[in-house]
Amino acid sequence: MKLVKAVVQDKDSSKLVEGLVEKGFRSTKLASTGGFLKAGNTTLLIGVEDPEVGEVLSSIRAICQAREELVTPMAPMGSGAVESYIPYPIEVQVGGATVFVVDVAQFHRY
Ligand code: 2BA
Repeated sequence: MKLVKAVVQDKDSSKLVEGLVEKGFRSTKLASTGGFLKAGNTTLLIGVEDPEVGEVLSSIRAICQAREELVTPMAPMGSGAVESYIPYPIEVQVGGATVFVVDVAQFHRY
């Protein structure tokens, strides 16, 4: 058995959960925050049998879109130039999904 951990954008999460349910996959949706953008995203935990991993990955690929996000960088620390610092937003491409597939040592449902 594998545990698929998928970090996806909030905008895609409901559609992805629905798509997984339609295909008979169970998932758990966790509210998460990206370390870089410090913006909300969604982490899905999806436990599946090994042969089903490909189908789960196909669903994630089909539903989750990469998007451009604007980020305003913080003033550089210790440069002494904080007063003259003018923050310009930069564009960052946030991926459709960041996915980890890990082996499950044991699975129990009571
Ligand atoms: P964030 O950490 O908020 O990152 C959002 C996007 O910012 C990233 O998109 C990437 O395009 C950019 N980015 C992140 N760190 C950067 C850096 N040090 N320098 C320049 N640009 C950077 P994605 O790579 O698609 O990641 C989307 C979200 O997936 C991340 O949100 C984070 O929550 C998660 N993630 C990505 N890689 C991860 C990893 N190795 N471990 C755990 N979570 C990860």
